[in-house]
Amino acid sequence: MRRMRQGPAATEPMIADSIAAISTPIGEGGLAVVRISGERALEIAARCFRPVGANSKSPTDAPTHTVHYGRIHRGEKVIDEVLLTVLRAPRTFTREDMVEISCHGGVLPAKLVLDAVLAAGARLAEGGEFTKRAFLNGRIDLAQAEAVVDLIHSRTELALEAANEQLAGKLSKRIEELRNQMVQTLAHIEAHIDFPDEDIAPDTKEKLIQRLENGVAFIDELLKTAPEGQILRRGIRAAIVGRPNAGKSSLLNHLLGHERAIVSPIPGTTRDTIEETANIRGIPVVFIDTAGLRESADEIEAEGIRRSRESLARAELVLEVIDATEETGKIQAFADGKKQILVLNKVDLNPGASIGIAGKVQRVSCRTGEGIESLKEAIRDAVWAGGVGGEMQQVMINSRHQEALQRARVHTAHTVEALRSNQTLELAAMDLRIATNAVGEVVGKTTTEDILDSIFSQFCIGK
Ligand SMILES: Nc1nc2c(ncn2[C@@H]2O[C@H](COP(=O)(O)OP(=O)(O)OP(=O)(O)O)[C@@H](O)[C@H]2O)c(=O)[nH]1
Ligand SMILES: [Mg+2]
Repeated sequence: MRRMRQGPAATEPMIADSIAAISTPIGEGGLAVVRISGERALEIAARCFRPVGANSKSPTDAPTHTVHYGRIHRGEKVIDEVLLTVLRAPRTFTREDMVEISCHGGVLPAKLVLDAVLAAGARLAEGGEFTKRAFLNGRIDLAQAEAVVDLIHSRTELALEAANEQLAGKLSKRIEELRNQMVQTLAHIEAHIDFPDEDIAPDTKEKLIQRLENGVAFIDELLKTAPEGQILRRGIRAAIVGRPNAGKSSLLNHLLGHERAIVSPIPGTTRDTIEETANIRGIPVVFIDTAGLRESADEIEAEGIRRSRESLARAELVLEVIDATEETGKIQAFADGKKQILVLNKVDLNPGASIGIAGKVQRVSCRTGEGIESLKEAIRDAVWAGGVGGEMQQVMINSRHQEALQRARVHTAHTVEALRSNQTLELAAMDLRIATNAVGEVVGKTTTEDILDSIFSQFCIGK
C-alpha cells in the first residue's frame, strides 16, 4: 500500500523498496540501533531474526510496538544477540512498517547486523532517507523535516527549543494559514476572470486588497525572524583581537570555561588562531583567539598575524582586548563596519584605568573573573537584536524560508498594485499565483527535486 502525498514531490519514484541503516553514531557504545523501513521491513527482519524464549515472536507475527528478544543470523551463523522492536504502519516515524534492532555497540557488531539485514533484502538508506520518507508520506512537512536537521545540529538549548517548536509545526501552521488566505483571494480573483462582464465590486476589491496587505505585513513579521534564526542555527563568529599580551587567550579560556589556549607573560605566545564554540546565553558563539597584532620580524609570528587579520575579516563580532596597565588610548578600531565590543582587561592591576573614549567599555579581569558575566550579556545584546518577541519567537525561519518569503512578498505587493491601478485581473492573478507557490515552498507544498535533494543531503545516514 502506498500512501503518497499530492503535489510535485509525489512524482518521486520511491517507497517500493525497503531501506536500512545504522542509526546510531559510528564508534564504540553500549548499544547500536539498526533501523529498517518499508513495505517489506517485517519480512526482511523475519529472515535474519530468530526469536528466543516463549515471549518472543517473529516480526511478521508480532503486534505493533512490541519488543522481542532473539538472535540475528546470517545463514546459520549467529551474528549478535539483540532486542528487536516491531513498529507497524502508520504510527511510525516514516509511516511505513519499521523495525529497530538494538544490537551490541561497537563498529563491527552493528555493521554485521546491518550486513545481515541487507543480505535479507533491504537496500542501504541514503542520508536523510528515513526523514525524507516521513515527508513524502505526509507525516511531516518540509519545514518540519528541516527542523529535524536543526535538532540534530543544535548546539545550545535555545537552538534546540526553536528546532522543537518548528518540528511541532509552529511555523508550518502559520504558513498554512497565510497560504490559505492567499488561495482564497486567488480563487476570488480568478472567478472574476471567468466572468469578464462582472467587474469586482469596489468594496469587495478593497477587502481583497486589505487581505493581501495583511498578508504582506505577516510575511514581514516572519522575515524579521530570519537573522536570529540564522544565529541560532549557525552561531556567530567572534574574533578576539588586540595587542600582544593584552590577555586575549586568558579571555578565551574564561569564556569557554576551560584552559584551551596557552597563556604566558611572553608577548607573542599565541601564533596560530584557535577556534572553539561556547554557549553564550543560549547563542552558539565561535570564539577565535588570535595572535597579538604588532609588527613582527619573526616569520611564524608574522604568519600568525596574517591569520589574525583574516579571522578578523570573517568575524561578525570583534572583541578588542585592551590591557588596562598600558597607556590609555590604544584602541585600534579593527572592526571596520562590524559589531565591536571593547574589553578593558586586567582591571585588577589598574582599577582606575579608563581608555579615554566615549562609548561603552567592558571592564574585566581574567585573573579574578570580574566583569566576565556582564561581558557575556554584552555579547548577547550585540548580536541578538531582541526584535523577535512573543509569538514569533517560536518560528525563527531559515535562509531557504527567507528567500521564498521574500519572493512571495514581492509578488503579493505586485498583486496589490495591479488591483489598485485597475490593471487586468489576469495580471493580478498571475502574480498572486507565484506568491502563493513561493509560500507553499516553505512547507513543501510546491517544491522541486533539487530543493528536496539539497535539504535531505544535510542529514546523516540513518536519520
Ligand atoms: N593580573 C592580570 N593578569 C592577566 C589578566 N589577563 C591576563 N593576564 C596575564 O597576562 C599575560 C598575557 O596573557 P595572555 O592571555 O597570554 O595574553 P594574549 O593577549 O593572549 O597574548 P599573546 O598571545 O602573546 O598575544 C599572562 O601572564 C596572563 O596571566 C588579568 O585580568 N589580570
Ligand atoms: Mg594569546
